[in-house]
Amino acid sequence: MKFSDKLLARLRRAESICVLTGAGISAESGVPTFRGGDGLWKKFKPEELANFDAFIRNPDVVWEWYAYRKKVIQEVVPNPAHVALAELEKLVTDFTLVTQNVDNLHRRAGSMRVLELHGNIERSYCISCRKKFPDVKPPDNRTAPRCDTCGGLIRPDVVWFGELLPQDVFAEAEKAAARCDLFLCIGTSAVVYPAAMLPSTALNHGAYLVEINAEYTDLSSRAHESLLGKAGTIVPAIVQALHTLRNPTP
Ligand code: BV8
Ligand code: ZN
Repeated sequence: MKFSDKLLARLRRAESICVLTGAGISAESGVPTFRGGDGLWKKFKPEELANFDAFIRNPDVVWEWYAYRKKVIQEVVPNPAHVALAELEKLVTDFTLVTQNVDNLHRRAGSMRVLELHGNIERSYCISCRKKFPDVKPPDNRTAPRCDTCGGLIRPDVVWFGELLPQDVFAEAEKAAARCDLFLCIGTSAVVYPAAMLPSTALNHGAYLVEINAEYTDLSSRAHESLLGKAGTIVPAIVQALHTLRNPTP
C-alpha cells in the first residue's frame, strides 16, 4: 500500500501518536457497527435503548439488546487492525489508544493501555448499590439481572446518551490529543460527542490528522488525509511502513 510522502515523513519523526477508534475497527471481526448498512441503530433506535430512561422503562428490552451484543462479542476475535495497533503501541514512546468501543477487542489483541471512553460491555454494576458484576449473564437472555445483595437492577457498565463520560479517562484522552504529532481516526462516523471533539483538539494543536474509514465522514473535510478502505488492510500497512522507516534495509 502506498502512502503520501507527508504521511511517511510524519510517521518517521512521530514521537507522540494518538489513535481514536470507533465501531468500524471491529466490523471486520464481525461486530455490527451502529450507523452503517446493517448497523445496530437500523434495527434499534439509540434513544430507545442506549439511555438510562429507556433502561428504567424497559430493562428487559435493553438487556435483550446487550445480551445479543455480548454474545456476538464472545464469538468474535480481534482482527489485523486491532493487532496492528497493539504492535504500534510498542513502537512509539508516547502512544495513546482511545476507543469509543465497548467490545474489549483492543485489550484482547494485546493493547496494554486502552482509554475506554464509553465503558465496557463485559462489565456491569447494580444501579442501587453500585456493586460490580464482572460478566453477568441475563438469566434467560431476556430478563434484566438483579443484584444478589440488594435486589437492584444490574446495568451494563457503558456510557449511555445523556450520561457523562468517565471524566478522568476523557481528560487523559484530551491531553493525548493535544500533545500528539500524529492523530489516527479509525472507523468512526465522528458524530458522537464529546469523543468526536478529539480529532479537532489534535488539529488545533498542530497534529497531522489522518482518517481511516470505509467511506467519507463529517471529519473528512478537516482531515489532512482520508485513507478510504478497510481498517484491517490499512492499519497493518501503516504499522509496516513505520517498521520499514525505522529499520531501513541496508
Ligand atoms: C454526554 C453506548 C453530556 C455504549 C454510545 C456535544 C457535547 C456533548 C454531548 C453532546 C453534544 N452533542 C450531542 C450530545 C449528546 C450525545 C451525542 O453526541 N449525540 C449524537 C448522536 C449527536 N452525547 C452524549 O450523550 C454523551 N454524553 O456528552 O453527556 C452530559 C453533560 C452534562 C451532564 C450529563 C451529561 C455520551 C455519548 C456516548 C453514547 N453511548 N453507546 C454502547 O452500548 O455501545 S454511542 C455509540 O456511538 C457507541 O458507543 C459508538 O462508539 C459511538 C460512536 O459510533 P461509531 O463508533 O463512530 O460507530 P458508527 O457505526 O457510527 O460508525 C462506524 C464507522 O466505521 C463508519 O464511519 C463506517 O464507515 C466505518 N467502517 C465500517 N466498517 C469499516 C469502517 N471503517 C474502516 N474499516 C471498516 N471495515
Ligand atoms: Zn445492589
